[in-house]
Formats: sequence, C-alpha cells, structure tokens
Amino acid sequence: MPLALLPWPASVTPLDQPAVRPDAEPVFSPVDDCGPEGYRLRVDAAGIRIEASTPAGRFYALRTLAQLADATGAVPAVDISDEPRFAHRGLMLDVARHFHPVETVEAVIERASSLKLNALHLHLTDDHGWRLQLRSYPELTEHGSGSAVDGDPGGFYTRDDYARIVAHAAAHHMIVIPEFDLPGHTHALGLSHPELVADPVISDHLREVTESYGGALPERGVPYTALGVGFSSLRADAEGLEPLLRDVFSELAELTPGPYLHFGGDEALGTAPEDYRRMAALAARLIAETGKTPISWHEAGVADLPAGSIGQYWGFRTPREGHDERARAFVAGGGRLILSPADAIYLDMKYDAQTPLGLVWADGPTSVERSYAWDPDAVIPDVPESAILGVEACLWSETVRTLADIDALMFPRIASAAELGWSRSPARDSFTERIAGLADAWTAAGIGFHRAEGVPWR
Ligand code: TNX
Repeated sequence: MPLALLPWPASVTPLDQPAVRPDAEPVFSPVDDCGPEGYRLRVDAAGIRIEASTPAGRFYALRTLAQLADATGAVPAVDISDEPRFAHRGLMLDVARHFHPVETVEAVIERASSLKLNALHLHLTDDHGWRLQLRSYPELTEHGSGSAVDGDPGGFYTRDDYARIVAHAAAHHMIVIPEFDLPGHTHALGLSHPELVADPVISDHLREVTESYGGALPERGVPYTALGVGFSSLRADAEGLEPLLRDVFSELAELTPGPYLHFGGDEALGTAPEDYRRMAALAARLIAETGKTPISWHEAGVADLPAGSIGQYWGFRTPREGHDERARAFVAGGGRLILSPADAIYLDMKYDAQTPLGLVWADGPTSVERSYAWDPDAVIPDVPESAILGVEACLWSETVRTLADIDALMFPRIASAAELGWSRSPARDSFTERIAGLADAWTAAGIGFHRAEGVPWR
C-alpha cells in the first residue's frame, strides 16, 4: 500500500522504524532554506520534527501529517522533503449561476487547502446574477442578484461576508481571486444599468441550447435563468461604462488583499471584435491602475493588455481553434499562464453518462483517469515552464446547488489538479490507490465524494 499522500511530495523515504504514537506533538524549527511553501517532515523514534521557512510551509507539513495518520492517529516513520512545482494551485467556484452561502464557501476552502491548493477564484458575476454588494453601486445587487439558474433563489455577499471569506481563506493560506466577468456574461449588470448593455444576441446556437436544456431565451431587463452563454455584452460606446468599471474594480481592489483581480473576458460572442478588444484593454488597464495584476480568460490575449497580465487557458489538453495562440500572447506580453484545460479539470463535467449532475460539452464526460492524464508542461506548445504560473480546477454551477453537489463533482477529481499543480514528479502509478486511501478521512470530514469508476475504493 502506498502512503495515502495527495499531492505526492517531492521526496518521500519510508523509514524502517515503528510508527509514532498518536499523542506525539510535532516540534517545529524555523529554517531559511525551505522556500515560500516548502517543508521538511521527519517522523522517527525521536518523534515528529517539522522544518519550514514560512507559516505556509508549516501549514502544509501539518496537512501531510494529517494524511499520514491512521485511524488511531499513529504516524508511520518517514522522512519527507517537499515543495510545490507551481506557485498557483487554484480552485474556481461559480457563485453566479447558483449562489453559494458563506458557510459553503468556507467548507470549500477547507477542502481545497487540505490538498494544498492556495487560491480560491470566485466567479462573482454572470448573466444570472451579480453576487457582491458594493458601496459604490448598491443597485448592482439590488436588481441583479434575486434569482439563479432555473429560477432558483439568488443571493449575494455583503462586503462583510466577502471579508469573512477572505479571512477564512487567509487562515488556510489561500488567496481569493475575485472575478467580475465582462464584456460578455453581463446580463445581470444590465438589470440595474440598461444603458450599459446591448440587446441580447439570439444566435442559432442559443436557440439550440435553450431547446435542449429548457428555459426561456434572454430578454432585455428580465432576469435570465436558462443555460445559454455568449448572448450578452456591454456597450463599448456607453458613456457611463468607464466610470462604473473604474469604481467597481477600485472597490474590489480595496476589499481584496491578494495581488490579482480577474475580469473574465470569456465567450463574448455577442460583442464585435473591435469593441471586445477595447473593453478588455480598458478593464485590464483599470485593474492595473488599482495596483493589482489583471487576470483574464485566454480570449483576452487578442487585446492590448498591460505587461505582465495573466491569462487563464480553458481550452482542451490538446488545443483547438487557436486557443493556444491567445494563451501565448500573454507570455509574449511578459505575463504567465494559469492552466485550466476544460476536458481535464472542469469539475462540472459529468464523470460518465450516468452522473446525475454536470455537463458534457468539454469533449464528453471526464473520468478520474482523464482528469489526471495530462502534463501542465505540455499543453501550450512553445511556452517554457517558467511562464506557467500554475493550475486551476473550475467548478461552474449551472447544475450545482448545494455543498453535497459540490462534493460529488469536486471529489475525487480535485485530487488531479492538486497533484499536477504541486508535484514535480506525480506518482502516477499509485494515484488512484492514494485516492482510495483518503476515502475514510474524507468521510470523517463530511465530504460526500463520488465513488467514481477507476478508483479501487475499499
Ligand atoms: C464555459 S470556459 C464557461 C462558463 C460555463 C462553463 C460550463 C469558460 C471560461 N466559460 O461560462 O459556465 O463553460 O461548463
């Protein structure tokens, strides 16, 4: 049986000594050579010793220790030296399609940090809802947060709620990356600011989606509750656009201690290319003026962005339709990439045809095996590893209403993103066995994981 460690550490040496008793307290030593998130952990007859250079490193050592402990709390003798491959190991949660209350987000933070993820990306706005109350424009939530997909109840975070999420994340060594998505995905913004949005663009594709999944076509001024994307757009020529974007991004920057703000930029199918480039460049510039680094989905690589802007790639493991070219534009501009290949780590894809929740557009269902079958280094050709900031799994919430739904789609596949983001040499042969080895701990923590095929569950 391999040790049930996930992600797999940089170096693990089992020691031929008895396990250490459950009540042994770890002894910490600060050192200066473990890096910003690394640690060393030695468990032997002398006890449990941890070395780290930062509180984050010490936190990760304790996460590893928790995974090593058996049901009685005894820990096998082992010598581990560890540090992450990538600085960014993220999880995106969509709170716009369905709203998820603060307690749920806190539970998601605990789950993600147990696998050494360090960033929570909150998709705060979309066609279905504007989910963050702002002092500068309270009407955005007043008119834009009342409903959700399928006409389910909506909701929003107050500034205090958001501060609670940020603090809970920080206590788990995670940053929050908030996203206001534009210029597409802005129907909910138009409910309070009709002068800033164009009429919905009703394409054949939108009609097809509406016919297969149900619901109504989008209508100006009416909350949207169906599953289509790409029909809404901000108006590049609207006079009030720049002042509103300046204010909302400044307020978001004030509320967010982390270094990044995300402005979306995906699937703006209802926006003329020239207008798209203008609005993407505007949003990125306004974010840079707050002192934060802009992140956007890879489409925005066509725009003129501030140097160092980060691109988030959501194309497939083998890029199609020039998605990799958009991504490379960020690297050419001195920025880096976050990899979220949709056919591997979009957690909202079904596991197989029988999965009750989830979608299938990313090349059909995503098995556990497929979620793990890729290498961050190999996705975008002609990009050096130094240009990859990290890996991020995305959980869109069209079909996701509760923490139980989140658990069922997130676990076990989040383990793939966690390992590929952390481990320089993923232990591929033992991956599914290590997942099975964590099942009892997940159950004890109340995590309703999916007993997915391909994992040797006991
Ligand atoms: C694509 S890929 C989206 C979202 C949807 C998701 C559903 C990308 C950046 N955007 O708008 O919610 O698919 O899987």
